[in-house]
Amino acid sequence: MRRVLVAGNWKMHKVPSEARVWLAELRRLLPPLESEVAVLPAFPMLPVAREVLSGAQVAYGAQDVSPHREGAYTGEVSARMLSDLGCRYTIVGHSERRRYHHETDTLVAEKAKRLLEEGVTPILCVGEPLEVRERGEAVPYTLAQLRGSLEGLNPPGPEALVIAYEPVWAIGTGRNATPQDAEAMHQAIRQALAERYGPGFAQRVRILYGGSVNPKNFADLLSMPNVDGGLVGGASLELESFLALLRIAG
Ligand code: G2H
Repeated sequence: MRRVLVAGNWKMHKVPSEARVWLAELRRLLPPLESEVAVLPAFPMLPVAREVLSGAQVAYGAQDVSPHREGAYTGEVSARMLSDLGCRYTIVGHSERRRYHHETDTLVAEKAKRLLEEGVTPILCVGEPLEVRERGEAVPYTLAQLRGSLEGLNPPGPEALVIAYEPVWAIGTGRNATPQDAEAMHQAIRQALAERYGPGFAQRVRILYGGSVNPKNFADLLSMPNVDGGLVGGASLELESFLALLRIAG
């Protein structure tokens, strides 16, 4: 009942001319899929994505958004701009933004609100650092982050929100959570969503796993009942490995 989503987070990789070739190839080689595919490049690639992916079964979106609607905010990109460019999804609260740009749960919630106002689905990231996991506090830490990042957020329906669990120690390190670790956290997240939005809503929200997802570990992760897809960094940059992930998702 939850459609698998495979979303490629390109982070600060590729340039628009490379993206144009890459996306055209993706479009050409895309197998028939029941799963949903999304590509999340940096802002300057979004007009290219709109052009190249027009009419294709590939969604696209951004990696961040301003918490402000409009105004004198030099360097910011608004949710309305993203919506106008045809973005279906946008990441908020990625651990790299929380860490390098000191983003708080409150700020993440504001960003997610702006996206919902414009009909763009937030992919809201949560996850614990290594020392927290080693202290045995991964679940309470991640749920506190989730609750804080959902403060005041009222999605119109379960399709309007995606959660990504990304344990910080598994990001770009080649070290991924075991499928059982991921499943335990995804279950806890779904339970917290049920308490916040009701069980019917929680059952239909997609919870992605992110952190060194690759073609070798993806099938096992996806076999877990509460893992509804992947937010993929490194393995989404090469067409071959991204297509391998899509074939695994089916
Ligand atoms: C986690 C993930 C994508 P990677 O940040 O969001 O990146 O797959 O490279 O660990």
